[in-house]
Amino acid sequence: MRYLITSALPYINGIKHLGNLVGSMLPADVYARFLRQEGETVLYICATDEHGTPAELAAAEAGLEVADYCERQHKLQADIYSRFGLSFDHFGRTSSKYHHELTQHFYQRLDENGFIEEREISQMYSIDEQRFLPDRYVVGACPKCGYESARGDQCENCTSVLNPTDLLNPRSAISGSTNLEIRQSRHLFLKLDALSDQVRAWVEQQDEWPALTKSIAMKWLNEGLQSRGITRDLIWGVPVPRPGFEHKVFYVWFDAPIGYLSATRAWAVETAGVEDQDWKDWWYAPEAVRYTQFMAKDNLPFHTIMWPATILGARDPWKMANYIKGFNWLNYYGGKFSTSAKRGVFLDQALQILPADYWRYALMASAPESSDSAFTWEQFQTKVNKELADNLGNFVNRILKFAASRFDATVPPGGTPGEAEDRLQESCQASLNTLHMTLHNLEFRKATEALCGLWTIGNQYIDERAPWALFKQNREEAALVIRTCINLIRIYAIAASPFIPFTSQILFDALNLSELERTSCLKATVDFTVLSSGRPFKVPPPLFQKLDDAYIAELKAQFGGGE
Ligand code: B3M
Ligand code: ZN
Repeated sequence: MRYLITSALPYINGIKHLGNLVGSMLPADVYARFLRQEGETVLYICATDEHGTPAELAAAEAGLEVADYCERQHKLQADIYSRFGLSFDHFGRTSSKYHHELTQHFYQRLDENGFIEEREISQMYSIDEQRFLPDRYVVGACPKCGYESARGDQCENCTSVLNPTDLLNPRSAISGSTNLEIRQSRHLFLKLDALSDQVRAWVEQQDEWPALTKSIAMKWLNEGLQSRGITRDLIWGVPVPRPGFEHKVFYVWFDAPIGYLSATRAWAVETAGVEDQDWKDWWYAPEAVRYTQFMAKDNLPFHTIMWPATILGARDPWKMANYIKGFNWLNYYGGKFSTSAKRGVFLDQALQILPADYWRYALMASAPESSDSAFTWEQFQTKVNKELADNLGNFVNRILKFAASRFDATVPPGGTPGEAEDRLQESCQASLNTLHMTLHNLEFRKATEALCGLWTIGNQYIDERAPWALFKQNREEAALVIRTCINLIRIYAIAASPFIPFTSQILFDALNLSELERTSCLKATVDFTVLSSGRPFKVPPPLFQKLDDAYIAELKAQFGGGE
């Protein structure tokens, strides 16, 4: 089995916030790192989603040509993700030539198979701006929940998918003008109704899917699928290869999921120099590949209904997802993260405050899996101080410092393991098994708890064995405890590396581990003899700094928390 992993493609329109990270890319990365460490073959693909009104609107605001804006923002996002340790095998772009080709290919296949129709439809037209206003170019009140700033494509409050003409009190997102009228325009529609039975049959087969994913898919199917427009009156995007459609492009949600494939193709060309074979190995090999998608819940309808319908209608054997992990919202205190209100923490700001591992750990510990959850500075402080700094950081620091001064910075020999070591071994094994199982099942909160539990076990062991006191009475016994703890640090570094890879790297280097000693299946028996007597090590600087109350208060003031 090989593992294909994708996380929802972040829109190009600006730096994402912590909520975006925890709802797609970060858990996908933890999973990819876990599987690689288990020795599995993994391909983790992501890309910037560069089309549609979000791109055009943001470029206009920045005063740039859309292409230039996208180029810049892609680099910016790629840089931030690499600083967060996101280990994409490729981070592509939906503006690539492969992407244009594949999108047109999908359209052509759907057309050949009779799933495309032309329709004359009513579109919002701005008289002042002399242009059509598709999707997000219109804002207004949501007809379903009343939310005041719903966008023309979707209400971010209740996740309803909308048409611009559904909005109450519509206004232009560019100028705020309410001088709008409805005009006719010809567009292409994907006949979702004709594909509904096939999509339903596919969804119904998915016994493993999490409840959130399945319930959103079933809700859509039960409400009945209708044809959906897949073209727009825009300039930026994938051109529509059809007479009469020269001034239109494909709708961003039609082309975006194709980005998973086109970015894989770009990966194959750029890394392997192979045009077709390598990437189709992943997408044309249904049985040998297990494909897992990660996304926030507002993306679920597109990935459980629209994108599968596109694939099924194309009648090419493209790989469909085996598992779709959807996330609820991570809120900022009681409310939403908001780009426009500058509320919450954006990824560039986060990295200015603290290194990536602090965020990675704290976010995974409060991943919004079973319900919405909230980021608060207070909770962040607790996670950092109690779990990272005390539980892990102090343990490592105390053990290695002591070992360096008393045993000459090499692993000491020591006596034969006894009853306490046997118990330690057993409880470590149990924690590692839980960690392994929960990561396999993509239960990230539980996995983070198991990891932290593993750190607690080591602290209990040294509380019991008190090597510093023991050293004065029984040097050999103290040496055994220290040797056991140094081996435990190796296990910590391996177990933690999907979550806090930078810290694990520091530990791997401090312990001078070989490549082989760095990777190990979590289920492999806990072995306290891998690092045997005489092995040299270094004492790394303290792994984590604690966050004091004054600093937390400052951050709260700066980021507008808790009002
Ligand atoms: N860009 C929406 C989002 O970032 C969209 C996802 C596309 S996945 C193919 O939430
Ligand atoms: Zn709504």
